[in-house]
Amino acid sequence: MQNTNRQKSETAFNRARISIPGGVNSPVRAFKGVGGTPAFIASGKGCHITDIDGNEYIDFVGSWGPLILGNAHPAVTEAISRTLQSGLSFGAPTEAETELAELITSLVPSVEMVRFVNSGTEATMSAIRLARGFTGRNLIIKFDGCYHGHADCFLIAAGSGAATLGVPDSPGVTPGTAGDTLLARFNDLQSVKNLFTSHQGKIAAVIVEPVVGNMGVILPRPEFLQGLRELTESDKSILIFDEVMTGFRVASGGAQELYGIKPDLTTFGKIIGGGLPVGAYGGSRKIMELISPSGPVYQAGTLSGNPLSVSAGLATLKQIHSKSDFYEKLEQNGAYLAEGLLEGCRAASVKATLNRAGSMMTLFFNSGEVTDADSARRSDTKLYGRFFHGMLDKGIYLAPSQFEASFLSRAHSKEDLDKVINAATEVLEVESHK
Ligand code: KE4
Repeated sequence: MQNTNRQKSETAFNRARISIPGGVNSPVRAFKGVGGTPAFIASGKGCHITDIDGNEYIDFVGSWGPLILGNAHPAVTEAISRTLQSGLSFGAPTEAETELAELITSLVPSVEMVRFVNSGTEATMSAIRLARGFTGRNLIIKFDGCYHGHADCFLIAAGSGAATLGVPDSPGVTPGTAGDTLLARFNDLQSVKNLFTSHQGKIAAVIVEPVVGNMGVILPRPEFLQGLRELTESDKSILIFDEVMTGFRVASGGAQELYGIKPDLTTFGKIIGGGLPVGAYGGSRKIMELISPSGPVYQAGTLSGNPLSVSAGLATLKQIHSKSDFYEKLEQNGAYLAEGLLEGCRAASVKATLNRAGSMMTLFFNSGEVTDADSARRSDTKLYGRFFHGMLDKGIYLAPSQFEASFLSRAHSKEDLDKVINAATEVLEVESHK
């Protein structure tokens, strides 16, 4: 099946670019990392999305992580519809927010209290403010290539769209702000030790994607996360796990469960909103009670904890926990897909490496291991672009950037994965004859 007619998307994109910068409301959607015109999506169901030209795709973006159940899962859409009957938003507390908070704190032991916001960016920027308020310190450490949303303090060697667009340090970030953000290398504990040595007692927090998703998927080396825990503990600095992507994705308790590390603060997003706008940050009662109105650290939001997002998040988490083998099945399918893709690369003598954590993965066209931003950047992004379009034409919608994760959902069947593996093998075969 060839999905090559995307005339209506072309027209829609030309129209959108008149009134929306770049024609999109988030940069990575513009296909700048792979070239060509983005497909404008009309609908989604299960593991499939359909564009406005009627082309159907097997979806591996899943709205960038929230759709771990697949598109428009009935448990989620029915929950939203029921909530809708009672109104949209009140700007007042509702019991469902407490229910979702209690569910999250029951699933993530390091989180005793949680505050809901409307995006991952709000969650991470609030966590940084809280860490600074709690420690009375200014400096933060982030890692080259990690992306924590678009707050000024993070747009220093950021990943995701910033890396894809090759503008990791954004105009508009003041030298004062940039000066309070120190940069280390992921998987390089010495680079972190050096910063703690030269800024002893001045670092408020280390923020890290415990499994990186925003340079493509990069796994922590053994002891790396434990090393961060020890360094922050000894300097009385706050360790923040940014689990906006990995939370409820790689395990029920997130990457911190997978790696057995207890951070001081955790940020969430994506899956806890089931596809609706959401974010959250949480941690020990001692730290979280500093947040207004119980404490002096201010943070607020008109639609924070809004009934629709909360109902979608509750339905999603409950659906996940209704199946005892939920993550095991994702792990099996993730491993099956990864092996099939690598086999296709081997058969076509295309050099590639695949990094995977459960149902989030990235196929890097790279002859070596990808363990940090520098090695990720050595990948063949042009080949990735050709691979992406070859797959798109065959009805497979991968992440439109080498520096992003692709996501499997519980809606992807073995048959769907076999289609993906066969398509990849064909596309790579063509590539091998170039
Ligand atoms: P949002 O503000 O986009 O909801 O979340 C920011 C964020 C924070 N932390 C992590 C680990 C994240 O992955 C993200 C956002 N992820 C990207 C995907 N790489 C969102 C896609 C986009 O920017 O359009």
